[in-house]
Amino acid sequence: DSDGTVVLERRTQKTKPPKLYQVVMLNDDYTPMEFVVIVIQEYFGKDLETATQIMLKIHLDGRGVCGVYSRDVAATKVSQVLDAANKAGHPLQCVAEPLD
Ligand code: TYC
Repeated sequence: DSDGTVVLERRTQKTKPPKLYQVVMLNDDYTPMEFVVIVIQEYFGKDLETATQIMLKIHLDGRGVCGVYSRDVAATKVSQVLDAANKAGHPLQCVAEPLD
């Protein structure tokens, strides 16, 4: 360095990119399809057609990815969905799952 001190080269990555989380919605027998479509539009920013496709995928496969986010944002989405479902009296469930 200009003052003669030694600056060591960093050979390892210090800051890791943030881990990403899928927000996965789960099927149930009681939540109305229309409610699920509205929730997906409202909290995951999807248009009507995309939200409908995701809802039908969940209905047929048992689960579906509504979006991929950082840990904090994913946790907020889960809370918002569960809160909306509880207030409407529906058993709709969703979870955040870490990606590798
Ligand atoms: N299976 C529900 C019904 O037949 C619809 C549904 C879809 C519920 C997706 C939850 O995440 C869900 N009314």
